[in-house]
Amino acid sequence: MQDERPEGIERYDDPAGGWGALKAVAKTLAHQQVVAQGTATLLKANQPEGFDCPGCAWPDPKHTSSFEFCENGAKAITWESTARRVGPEFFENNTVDELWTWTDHKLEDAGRLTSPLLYNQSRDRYEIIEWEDALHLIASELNKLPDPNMAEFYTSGRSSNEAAFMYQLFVRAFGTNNFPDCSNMCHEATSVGLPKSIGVGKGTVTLEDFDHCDAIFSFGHNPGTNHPRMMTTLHEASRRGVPIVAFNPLKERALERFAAPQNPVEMLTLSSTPIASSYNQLRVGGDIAALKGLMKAVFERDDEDFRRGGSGVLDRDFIAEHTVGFEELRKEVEATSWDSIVDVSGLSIEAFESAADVYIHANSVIVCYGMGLTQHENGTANVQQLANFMMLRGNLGRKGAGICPVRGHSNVQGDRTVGITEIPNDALLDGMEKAFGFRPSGEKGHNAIETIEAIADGRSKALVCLGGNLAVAMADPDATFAAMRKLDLAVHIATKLNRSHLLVAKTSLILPCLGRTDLDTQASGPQSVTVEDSMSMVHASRGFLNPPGPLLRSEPAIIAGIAKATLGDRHGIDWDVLVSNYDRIREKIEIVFPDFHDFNRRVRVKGGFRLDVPASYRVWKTESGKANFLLSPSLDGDRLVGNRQALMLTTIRSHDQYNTTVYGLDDRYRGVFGRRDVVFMNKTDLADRGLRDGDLIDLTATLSSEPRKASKFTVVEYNIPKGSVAGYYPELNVVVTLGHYDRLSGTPSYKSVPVIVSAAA
Ligand SMILES: Nc1nc2c(c(=O)[nH]1)N[C@H]1C(S)=C(S)[C@@H](COP(=O)(O)OP(=O)(O)OC[C@H]3O[C@@H](n4cnc5c(=O)[nH]c(N)nc54)[C@H](O)[C@@H]3O)O[C@H]1N2
Ligand SMILES: Nc1nc2c(c(=O)[nH]1)N[C@H]1C(S)=C(S)[C@@H](COP(=O)(O)OP(=O)(O)OC[C@H]3O[C@@H](n4cnc5c(=O)[nH]c(N)nc54)[C@H](O)[C@@H]3O)O[C@H]1N2
Ligand SMILES: [Mo]
Repeated sequence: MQDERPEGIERYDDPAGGWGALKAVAKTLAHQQVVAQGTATLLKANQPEGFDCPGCAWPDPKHTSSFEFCENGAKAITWESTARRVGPEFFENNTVDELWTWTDHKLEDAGRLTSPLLYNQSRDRYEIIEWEDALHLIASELNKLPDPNMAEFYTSGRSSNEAAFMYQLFVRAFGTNNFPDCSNMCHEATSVGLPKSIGVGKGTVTLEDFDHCDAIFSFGHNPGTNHPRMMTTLHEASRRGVPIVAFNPLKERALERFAAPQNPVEMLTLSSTPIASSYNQLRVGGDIAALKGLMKAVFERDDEDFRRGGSGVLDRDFIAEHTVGFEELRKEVEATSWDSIVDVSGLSIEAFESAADVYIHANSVIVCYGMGLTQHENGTANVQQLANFMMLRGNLGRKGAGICPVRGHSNVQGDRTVGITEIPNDALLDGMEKAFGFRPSGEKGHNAIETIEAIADGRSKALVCLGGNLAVAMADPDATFAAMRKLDLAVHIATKLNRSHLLVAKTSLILPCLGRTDLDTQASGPQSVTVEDSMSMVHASRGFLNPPGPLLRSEPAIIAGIAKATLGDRHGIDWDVLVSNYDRIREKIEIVFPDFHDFNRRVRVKGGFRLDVPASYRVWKTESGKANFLLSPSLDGDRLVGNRQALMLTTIRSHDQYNTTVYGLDDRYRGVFGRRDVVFMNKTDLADRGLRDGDLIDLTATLSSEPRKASKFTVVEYNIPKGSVAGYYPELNVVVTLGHYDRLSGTPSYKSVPVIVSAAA
């Protein structure tokens, strides 16, 4: 490494958390001008009478705890409760063309949206429109379509259960199942993969299980940044002496060591707690190989134990009673050579042996994982191999053991539960018929990728977005942006302005909605909504801040407005009654999804209630009635074949962003300050290409049939395995090929993007 580092690149030697986190919060509060109201707001997060933090989906100790400090939760909350506004003057002063040149950060930083807006093409400006006119315009455009399947209805995972349920009701009554969802870009591999393995597409553990586990395995997630409240759990486990084994190409600081801001001793003595007991820096995309390596090492230990007269290290009773496919799996794993495992994963045999030892010496193991596992061409296979690994020792469906997919958006799991799905099953259709007296279509609709494809080739003409920033979140902006500009109708229900809103259609509208922190008052008075966390706990959330302006409406109210204007009294649904009191919506949810029985009473109990997860008590809702060991013949697909020059790029989040929302330009724990235009690369890979730390590079996608290049990024010499490179989402989405996704789940391969790296042209 050179003495002189590139501009803005520094060493970061401190633990994650600590005083740096407190300082960062003070800075955010000041910047958003919310100091007085803001601190009070923070204190209401995740409190029994307060709102659910929109920052992440990690559960709270029963939502009954005292204030739990969380830097990135604070950023999410202050970003929403900012004093800044984008009102009519803002749009008068800025054409869409001008706004397009703004950064993603600057667009959202301008403030909260305050009135409904309609795009005026001749003036290239968004202009104020009355609510009733907006709703009728949307209705007439939707009703003009020759086929309801020509409209797409996107959901981002911020929306409450009540909003999502109303949305699916409207869309199904309108006549389509086109439900692209942020989940399609996120944990879809979990939703598709786990039901085949264990009969449910959700995690099996509760927060309490972490108090009883003897080891934690962590694959491809960065909790210090993305699920900061999870650090409390990991911190406690580590202090209890629980080994934590990490598999991640990058040494994420919070997984190495963490100073808990709620721990006075650590804060005052500037000490910290080590988190991972062993850290395995596998190659990007090397997880199937790593999981097979782990299983192979477990099988070898099993044989050894038999040779010594023992009874093996597997849970043979569990395997016999609860599973099918074990012999086939064992054969497949044993036939996989150590050479290929080591080659693809980049880890040594010793690393696998030592991790396997931790695994077999622990009675109860929990495995946590995030996007590092799901966002690959083989994302579903990754998740299923993980389930195989857990099943070897019966680490499912008992205290202290289980699988813990760490969800993304704070209610992405709930939105799915209450009906946002492009493939409705019979139970859903039956439930809808029972609750509303009509049977919706059962025809498969579009997921996110299929939506972009349909818009690109003109099969779909209208797009309604319940939150999010679909165009920027999606792969291949060159193709995606061009597609979006071909729409006849684009409607965005949003809190803040973003780039998707600037991709104007013939008719484009922005409808300003309340956020989680805002007081939501309807005819019957103030309302609570409900959300479901990563561990299937459903609880209430109530905002209390005065809304940013008198014209904002709640998401359920906006959806009801569009529905009423579009459908009239079709199917006899009384939209006004549903919105007047969200208890009425919950009563309907309960009819469609019996799991929510007694919803209105149970959600008023402190801490809420848990939805049924049969696998967590060893009931397997699979076709075989058992948990299935599933095969995955290949270790890494053939993505690099024919191009051995390519490196595997993974696109990740910085510490100062929330998905496409960029709060700031620092990535403190990785030592990056004031910039995002960097790519992390191994020393040898640099040397092989005649490059030096700080050089300008171009990255060229190898899988795209069109030329796709990310130009003029600064390369940073970094501790990352040879053959792997990393950089930030969404800046690098330009090299993520639209057609490169997991065929089983439709998840774009954001975390294994083959690229050629060369000196900038
Ligand atoms: N503050 C904040 N909180 C968030 C979000 C946010 O953007 N900001 N986003 C929310 C959402 S929607 C989501 S989905 C979650 C995302 O939370 P994470 O899943 O933590 O998200 P990522 O930053 O994409 O990175 C995942 C981790 O995977 C590692 N990784 C990359 N490639 C591989 C690989 O091939 N194998 C393995 N094993 N690891 C790999 C990366 O080094 C990184 O540590 O967080 C949610 N919470
Ligand atoms: N390369 C790459 N691409 C990725 C990923 C990756 O790791 N790498 N991750 C993927 C993942 S996991 C996800 S989940 C997607 C994220 O995709 P999205 O969920 O579509 O994106 P966000 O950036 O979370 O959306 C931000 C916008 O949501 C709106 N918003 C915020 N709060 C509310 C609210 O309460 N109500 C409403 N109606 N609107 C609100 C604001 O207008 C804001 O601009 O991106 C995916 N894209
Ligand atoms: Mo996500």
